Amino acid sequence: MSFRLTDAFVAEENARRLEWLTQDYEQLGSRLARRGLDIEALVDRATRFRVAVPSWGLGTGGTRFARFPGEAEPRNVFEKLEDCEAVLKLVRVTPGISLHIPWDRPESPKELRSFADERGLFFDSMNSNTFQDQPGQKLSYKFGSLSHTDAATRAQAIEHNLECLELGEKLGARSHTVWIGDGGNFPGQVHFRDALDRYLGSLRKIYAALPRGFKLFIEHKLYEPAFYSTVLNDWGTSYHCTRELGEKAFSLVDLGHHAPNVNIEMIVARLIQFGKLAGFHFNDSKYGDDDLDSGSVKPFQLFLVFNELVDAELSAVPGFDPSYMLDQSHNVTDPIESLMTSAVEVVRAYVQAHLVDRAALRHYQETNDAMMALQTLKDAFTADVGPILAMARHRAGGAIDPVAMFRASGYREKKATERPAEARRGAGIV
Ligand code: LRH
Ligand code: MN
Repeated sequence: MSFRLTDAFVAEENARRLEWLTQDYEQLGSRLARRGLDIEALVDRATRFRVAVPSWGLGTGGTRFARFPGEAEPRNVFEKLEDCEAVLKLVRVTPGISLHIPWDRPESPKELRSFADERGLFFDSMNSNTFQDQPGQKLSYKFGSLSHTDAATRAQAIEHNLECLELGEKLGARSHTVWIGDGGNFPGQVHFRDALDRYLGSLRKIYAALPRGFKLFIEHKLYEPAFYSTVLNDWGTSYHCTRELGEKAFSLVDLGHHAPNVNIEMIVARLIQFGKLAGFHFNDSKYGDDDLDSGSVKPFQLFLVFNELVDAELSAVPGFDPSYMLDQSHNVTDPIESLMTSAVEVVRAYVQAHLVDRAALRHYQETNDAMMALQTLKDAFTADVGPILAMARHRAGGAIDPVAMFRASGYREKKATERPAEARRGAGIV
């Protein structure tokens, strides 16, 4: 029998914290009421929030220098789903799982779908992979995939994406995410205009094969693995491509895929205004695509991104329906703890953004009162909404304190007895 967290254990652990949570919750409720805010409505928003977990985030990540495997790592997609169930059990907002193919290719999609279903999980956006060569693969992606100069290599990459679409449909997914590493390391290596034409030509074939009800997400990235030019390098190029493809194509924003200090919240506002925001790969970074835990380095930026999203949500922007996913690499923490705390930080930014006095903000914007406009945002960002988040988790059957409860459960130790360590050293994110 594989170990699973139980409702009884969660209730027992919560019982020891409920009294202080209730006190903090009531105090916060009266403070917010003074600002005309209903704390129960905010708990409701926190409870209905959803952010998907990346299957590749359940194992210990690494860099090109090294990977230091953690204890009881999941060895296959089923064990990844076991760990996703533990995350969901404690934070309650992560039923969606984003798979990566071929890393998570199941022998039986039916078996995998029912395994997930039994654990309250479903499959969110599928991710194709033409940034690595697979054993036995005929043509290499060393010099690109969907934008490769060789038509046969492009066809091979397109074929892989069509296979992912078919699998995604069987698993009940509703979108397909394409990120490619295509680009060059030297000036002159890649013809910028031709490469983009080839990429768009390949995407058209993938777009044409989208199953009913599917959306296509394309993910731009400034650099890495190419270090001079990247074919889909920024949001403008992505927007152009999604416009060219059609109404089912959208631009996905990975927070780590921009140059340092880029105003990402403004890019988000643009894509919302243009009706082309797919959603997000949430993470954080200090320098490059560091894939650090969401809200761990620049929590104010995460808040400002959600300020744009909540402004759009409240002004009912037509077609506004972003997908939220985490995309992180957990090199030095327990992946389950990082995924739980990151999901909590994303919900925190969302709830804080709902504290913004939008009428006042509009007034200060219209009257060019820059100081009060900033203060209006800061009042929301500096509010401690912790009791709202904990109460929402508690009422949904989750943990008042997820990390403390996870550690008290001995989940990792128990999994270590079920998952004998495999000497899987090496480098890279998986
Ligand atoms: C590329 C990326 C992409 C995934 C990969 C795991 O940097 O963000 O979203 O396919 O990480
Ligand atoms: Mn990503």
